[in-house]
Amino acid sequence: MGSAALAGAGAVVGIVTALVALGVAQVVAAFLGSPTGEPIPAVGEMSINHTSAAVKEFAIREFGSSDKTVLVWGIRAVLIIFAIVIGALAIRRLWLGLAGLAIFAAIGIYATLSQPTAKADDVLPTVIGALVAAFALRYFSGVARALVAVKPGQAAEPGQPAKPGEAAEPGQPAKPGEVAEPGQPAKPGEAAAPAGPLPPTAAWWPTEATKADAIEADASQEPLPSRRKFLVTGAVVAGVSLVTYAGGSWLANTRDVNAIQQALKLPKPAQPAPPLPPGTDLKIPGLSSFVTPNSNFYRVDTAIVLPEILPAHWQLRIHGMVQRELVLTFDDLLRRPLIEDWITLCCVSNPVAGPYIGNAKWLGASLRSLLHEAGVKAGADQLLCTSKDGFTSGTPVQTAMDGRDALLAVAMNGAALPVEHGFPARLVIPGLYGYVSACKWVVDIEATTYAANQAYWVPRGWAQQAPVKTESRIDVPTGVNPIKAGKQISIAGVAWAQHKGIDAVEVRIANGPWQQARLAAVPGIDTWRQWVYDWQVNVAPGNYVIEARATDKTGYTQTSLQEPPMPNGASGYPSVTVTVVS
Ligand SMILES: Nc1nc2c(c(=O)[nH]1)N[C@H]1C(S)=C(S)[C@@H](COP(=O)(O)O)O[C@H]1N2
Ligand SMILES: [Mo]
Repeated sequence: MGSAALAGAGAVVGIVTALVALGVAQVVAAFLGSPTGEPIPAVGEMSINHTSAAVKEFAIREFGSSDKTVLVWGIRAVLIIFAIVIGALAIRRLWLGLAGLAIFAAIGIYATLSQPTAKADDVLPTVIGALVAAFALRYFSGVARALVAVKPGQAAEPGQPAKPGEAAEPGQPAKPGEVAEPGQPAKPGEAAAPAGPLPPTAAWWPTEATKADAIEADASQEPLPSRRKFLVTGAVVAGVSLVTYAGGSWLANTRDVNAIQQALKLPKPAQPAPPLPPGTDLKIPGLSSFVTPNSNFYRVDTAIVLPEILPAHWQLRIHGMVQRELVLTFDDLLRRPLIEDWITLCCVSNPVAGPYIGNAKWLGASLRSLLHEAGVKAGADQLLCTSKDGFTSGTPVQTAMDGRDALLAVAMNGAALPVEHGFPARLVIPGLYGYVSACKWVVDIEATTYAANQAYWVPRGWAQQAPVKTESRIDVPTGVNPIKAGKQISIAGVAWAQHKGIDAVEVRIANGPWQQARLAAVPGIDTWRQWVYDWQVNVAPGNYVIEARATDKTGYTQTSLQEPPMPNGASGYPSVTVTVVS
């Protein structure tokens, strides 16, 4: 066998071994619920800690918020290269390969334990992974050694093929012809596959394989060539290990993110939200509550698989047309003075009377002060905000900096952001539709211009700029049940004009005169506002159309003009048709 065959076999043995190690380690880490115990991220953390500031800056500059992904892939690549060397070594001398594996395990263990959160059992994934991999290395290198017919400890020189008999066990001289060459099927009944007697280091398991081959050969009369069998077995083990690794990584990450999300200790706000004045909630059955619970909050995502970001892995880069580029870690973010505020978020694709709106108490850092630190240059009119999932939103610089509570939010209604609402950080800006303001899982903000860059929904036909339209919604009655004439009912709903505030809501019945509804209290101008009109149903039986319209504090009254959501938000009066019965 030439050195090419040895290198090829070494690559197979090494890669299979490495994948087995990673797959097993990942599954053990997932079952232990031990983020610290995952070897590759641990080595990543260690390399970050041993990297000079200059290299870190280079990585951030070149790779931005994907610098950690690049690092992890880099570690995987280095690992695979060394694994190939280990595989080639193991074919020559098993102990050399095992020693290489042990060095890798030692690096993994050292990296694991050097993390501040490490516990003793965090070494288990690496230790168990390396042990199982040692068996894989022993088995596959044994088979490969026989295939490339290298005498243990003796490398075949290029152009000096090992002679049959050289690969034989001392004391067990192989008869010429008994050593089946790869690709040269053993004759039925001849227990020659994969390659005659095997070196002692690999004897126990490959011997079984040899027997199995013989049985298979008897049964089928057509034995599988042993090289092919080696490659197929290797591919199957590698494939299973890869799937295990990917599955284990996903499982471990999901578990970690959920556990950390739930356990996250939120700092006290430097600027607490105003207390809710009495009477924000009219408590009318069927009327949306003033605060929307997180579990009921509408959701809009372009991502099919939601990003699950560990806070320790999150960072936000602010760059582009700025004086000083900023990179913010999650700890940096939590150390900033946090602002808490009530803000109603709504979606541009919400039809009139639609459900894609909710109100929450958000906690976050001031986007404005971050932008001040970065020093947005004159001429930049758009903040292109990018999510971990690739989604982008384009926010007007002017709106983000005009003093309203534009937040880089970490919490929603007193809890860390739910994963589906952008954990660990998202933007919330009162007065703009979500697609131009509320980037979830935000990792990158680039100061740029509207002329130079289009955010996700813009080439898909939606407006580049989209302030929220002053709107109202009728929650009750729903029109489903008939109403008894002579009774009094509540016509109630919500109205919104974020960052302008709602000044009035009027109701009209069957095109009659507009009547003033009673407004609920609100803590500020950034939320929706409940309203109610008490209707004395003194009308003849029949169908009646109820409509509503809101006026904001700038004096603008919601338009009757009916527009679809595309391109910049629906408009028109909300209406409900009720049936009055006697
Ligand atoms: N990463 C990401 N952020 C996003 C979106 C998205 O699809 N992906 N949708 C936007 C839209 S259209 C809206 S209306 C709000 C909705 O936020 P929510 O899902 O938390 O209610 O998020 C915005 N941020
Ligand atoms: Mo939206």
